[in-house]
Amino acid sequence: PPTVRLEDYRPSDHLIDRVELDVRLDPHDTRVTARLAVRPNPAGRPGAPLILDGDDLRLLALDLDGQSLAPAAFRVAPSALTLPEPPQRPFTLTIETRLDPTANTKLMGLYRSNGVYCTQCEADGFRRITYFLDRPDVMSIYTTRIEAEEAAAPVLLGNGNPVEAGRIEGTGRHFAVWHDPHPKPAYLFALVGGRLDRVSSTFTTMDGRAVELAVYVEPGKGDRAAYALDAVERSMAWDERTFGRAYDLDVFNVVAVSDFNMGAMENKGLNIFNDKYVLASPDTATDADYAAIEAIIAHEYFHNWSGNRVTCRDWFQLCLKEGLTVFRDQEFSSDMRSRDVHRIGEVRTLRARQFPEDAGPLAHPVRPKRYAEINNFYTATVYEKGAEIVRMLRTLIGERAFRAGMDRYFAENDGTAATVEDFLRAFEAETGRDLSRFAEWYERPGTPRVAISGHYDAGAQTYSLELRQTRPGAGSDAPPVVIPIRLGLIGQDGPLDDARSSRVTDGVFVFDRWDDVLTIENVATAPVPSLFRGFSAPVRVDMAMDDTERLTLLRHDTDGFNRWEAAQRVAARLMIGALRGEATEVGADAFAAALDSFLDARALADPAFAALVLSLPSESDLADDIGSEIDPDAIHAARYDLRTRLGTALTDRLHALRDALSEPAGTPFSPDAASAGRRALRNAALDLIAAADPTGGAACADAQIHSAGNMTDRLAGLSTLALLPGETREAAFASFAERYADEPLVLDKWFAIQAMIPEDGTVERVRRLQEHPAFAMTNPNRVRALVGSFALANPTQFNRSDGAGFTLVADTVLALDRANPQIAARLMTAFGSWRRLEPVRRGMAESALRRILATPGLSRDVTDIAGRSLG
Ligand code: HT7
Ligand code: ZN
Repeated sequence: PPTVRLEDYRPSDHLIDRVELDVRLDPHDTRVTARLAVRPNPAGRPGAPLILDGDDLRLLALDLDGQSLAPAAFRVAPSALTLPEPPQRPFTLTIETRLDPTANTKLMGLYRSNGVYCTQCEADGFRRITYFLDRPDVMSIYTTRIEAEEAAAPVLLGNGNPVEAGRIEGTGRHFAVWHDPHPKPAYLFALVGGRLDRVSSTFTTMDGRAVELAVYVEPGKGDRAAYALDAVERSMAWDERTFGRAYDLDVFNVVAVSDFNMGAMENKGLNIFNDKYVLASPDTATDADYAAIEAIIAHEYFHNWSGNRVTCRDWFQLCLKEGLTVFRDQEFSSDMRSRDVHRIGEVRTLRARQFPEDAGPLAHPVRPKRYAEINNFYTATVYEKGAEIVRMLRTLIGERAFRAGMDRYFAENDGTAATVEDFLRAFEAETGRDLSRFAEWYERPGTPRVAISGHYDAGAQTYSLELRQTRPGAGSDAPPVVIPIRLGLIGQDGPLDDARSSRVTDGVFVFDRWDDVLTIENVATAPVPSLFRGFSAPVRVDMAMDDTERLTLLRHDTDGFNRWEAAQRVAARLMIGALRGEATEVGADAFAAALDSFLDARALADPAFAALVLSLPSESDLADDIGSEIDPDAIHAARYDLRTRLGTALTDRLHALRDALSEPAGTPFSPDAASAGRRALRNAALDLIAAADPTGGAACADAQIHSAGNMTDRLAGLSTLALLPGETREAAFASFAERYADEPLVLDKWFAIQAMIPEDGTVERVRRLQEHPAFAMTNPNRVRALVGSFALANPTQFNRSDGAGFTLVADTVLALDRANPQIAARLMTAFGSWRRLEPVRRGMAESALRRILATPGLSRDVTDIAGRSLG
């Protein structure tokens, strides 16, 4: 496929100032009339042809300034409409196209989800609605008239504010007109038409304007929208408080649909959501679901400023809106919940998804330099590493300057399509600092590594850290990056607060060379260093440190992230040592004893944090640590063994905790962080109890499934039971499916749990489940739940040494590709770490990839991922 390059960017030759759309909705024969106010761009090439993008479009009519165009004056194809010699003055182009929303299985452009008309235009879906300059630096003011059969679509929503609505007498049809006063790129366009229930409230902005908020959901599900609506209100208040950003329209609408390619979309004034991230009730949603709803509602809302008011010049700048908005939603969730617990969750996600991506064939810079298919660049690197860069910037310049820089960025770039340079320039102007070296974080792929060793000089009372950075995967010409290291020193009894260094400001040392030595003075006793507090930079750290020192950090560090990290490192060393047959300094029993005293001292004071300490590094964390020649079965066995040992050693403590944390019968469910934390610790304890005593654990899990008053506990019981083969498990699966037969989002959990069973029979089970009446290849949530969970969260079975797991996923990718290439390409990313496997599995994975790539008629999306995976 043709490659788009950042270095080839040039402004559009034409601009479109205003768009008037008239959309007459029909299941198979929707008519779209677009009146475009076009003019030559003074920054473009004079006399250039006008080439409007299209994708799978059928043109019905075309005129210019009210005159029908002669056939010789234009060329038309499904993928473009060209005027070779357009007027050299402003003119109006009127284009009529015809669409079949029901046949649109790609879920890009205008489609129907469960009978509801909706749109998805990012990144390049608007060109599936009408011919347009479908690029983010072409910003227009939109007026949209939507018309539909009233009985089929009583609700008609567009961007901006409602202007007019009415019936078309005698036709059974009605219409609504919406006007959005803010210029926007086409990717933020949206409309919705359907039968939907509405839940609403009013928000008064800090400047005193009343905004009508509404969440629209499938009929009968209004009672599940309250949490999402509340999250909208909290997001609006938080963005005013934290960044001084107020909402800017009279209405803010959120619509939940069941067929959606990603989580949600920030269309101006009309956010459209995957219903998984809106609908919640205690009986259907887990604590994790509630937290995800809160985070994604906030994320899309925050885009109103970081993405919509200030948008991206081109798709290479995607991190400008996505990395910044992830940072903003992470800060919001941290303020709503426990900051340490949230930070640990962020880092777990980064390490599970971004680190492997950055170490594999799909690695790319946070700001990519080229792409064949932009939809494949909505990645953990752009989003999560992009957010880490913003966080490092705040660490480097401090909170006050960061806030001032953000204000300046919004003020100077409001209403424009900006670049990463524009973003950094605002902070340079605010602080007087040169951020050109910091900008390197955007430029090259790969996770930097920092090797550190510490030396204590008792005579001089100094402690020095020798640091060295390397940049695997970044290329031999890569310069060192600017790494903020937040640090402190810990003694045997607690923090060494008198230690100091002139090179450490507000607890942060800036490491920006290949090698450096940091000397800290006034260190009274041999310390244990607490480095990268709060995970202050997205790097891998090789610190020469004994496990007993790490256990000192678990006990005494004031930094929550590093306390957790210390326990994780010790656990990882135990498991990796075991699978390599190496002895470790701290054995499983000593580790269990340390955990026991940690739980004794802190578990009931902070159950959410304790649950994280009890959760061992995942199998993919361990694979990432090991790095090459990976045998997922050996990793699974080592992890299983440590769970069993810890469960055995801690049995009494775990049972006591479960008792202490159990809620009296009839306690009403609350999704708040404290309640969720108690449930998390009870369920982490259950996991270890079951590992130590499968029979007792199965009984305990089964009892919990039956007695649970909420989905979190019921699902935790089922997940525990899923690891324990036998009739109890199969009976539990059957009754769960029966109970939730009419709840697609809950059935997704049921599909996912079964797909993650680490047993030989799982490939067959997944193939059987693909035939289940509730499974549908046309629904992305179902595909992700069943095949996505198998491919991305079942390392032993996806990577089976006979290749059966790879075959299953490859078959699904090929079966899906024509209908929905975006989802097919996402599934394929599961192959991203294939080169790190041991040789037999590596060979099997390569054959599956080659089979996919050799298939005729493959989409650009899948060709791109398969090609880069093999390349
Ligand atoms: N900005 C959105 C990204 C997106 C998307 C959303 C739904 C379907 C297809 C999509 N392609 C890209 C979502 C976000 O990050 O906020
Ligand atoms: Zn986003």
